[in-house]
Amino acid sequence: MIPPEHPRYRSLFARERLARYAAEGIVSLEGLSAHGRGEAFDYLLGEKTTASALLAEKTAAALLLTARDPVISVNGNTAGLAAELIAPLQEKSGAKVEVNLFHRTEERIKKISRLLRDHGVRLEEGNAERLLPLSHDRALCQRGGIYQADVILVPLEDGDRCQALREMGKTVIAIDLNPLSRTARSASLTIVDELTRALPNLTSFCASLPRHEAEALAGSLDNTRFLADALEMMKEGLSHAMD
Ligand code: PTJ
Repeated sequence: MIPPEHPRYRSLFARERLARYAAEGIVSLEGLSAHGRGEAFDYLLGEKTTASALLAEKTAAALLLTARDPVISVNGNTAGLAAELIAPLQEKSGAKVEVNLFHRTEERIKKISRLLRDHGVRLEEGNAERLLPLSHDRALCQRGGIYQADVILVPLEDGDRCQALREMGKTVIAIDLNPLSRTARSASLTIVDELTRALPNLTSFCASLPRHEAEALAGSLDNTRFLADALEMMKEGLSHAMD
């Protein structure tokens, strides 16, 4: 039990939650090291949502709202950290939700699906097919979900799959604290922010963005700007670290 007054409460709480879900087979062991990498980048950002990331979140909401068939792809880390934040985003964005895993086993799919359903998420389910241009089980997805989607939100995604989705002509929104990752660089739009800060912002923008503003924002997207802003913030943070 972590005392709420501990100065690193939020970080320790997230780690405890991930460790518990790893023991239950929801989060992969690899997911624990992926989280550590994210935490290191978040430290450099000052563990807060920057103004640029907030604009990226608003732009992401615009892309979801103006999409023909938007999908949120949920993996083990996303479910482990933020299961309760998915249903509100689904409701306000109108997106489908598909469980799609990097370290895929049918057992993990079942456990994550159950956790999400328990938190009110309506899932795109059925037999996954090998529809993505990737080898092994990473090619599997739902025909009526990710395969048909035009806009896909992929929190904490692997670079290869992000690139494959882009090659299929899809608009890919990544949430990734590492602005240097292949995912961040190949996504159509990268939100460089921590998942549990980014998702509620996305939901409230989806609830409040007027249609004409969403259309204008969706048409004016410049991802290299968002990535450069994130790197600049990290450089600035480091240069003031010893002040
Ligand atoms: O559950 P699975 O089997 O689908 O596997 C999920 C992981 C995350 C293990 C898998 O997709 C993976 O290996 O991802 P990567 O390639 O390690 O990429 C994850 C990215 O997310 C890294 O760039 C991290 O810096 C970043 N990241 C980690 N935690 C967070 C984060 N970004 C935002 N918020 C976080 N909490």
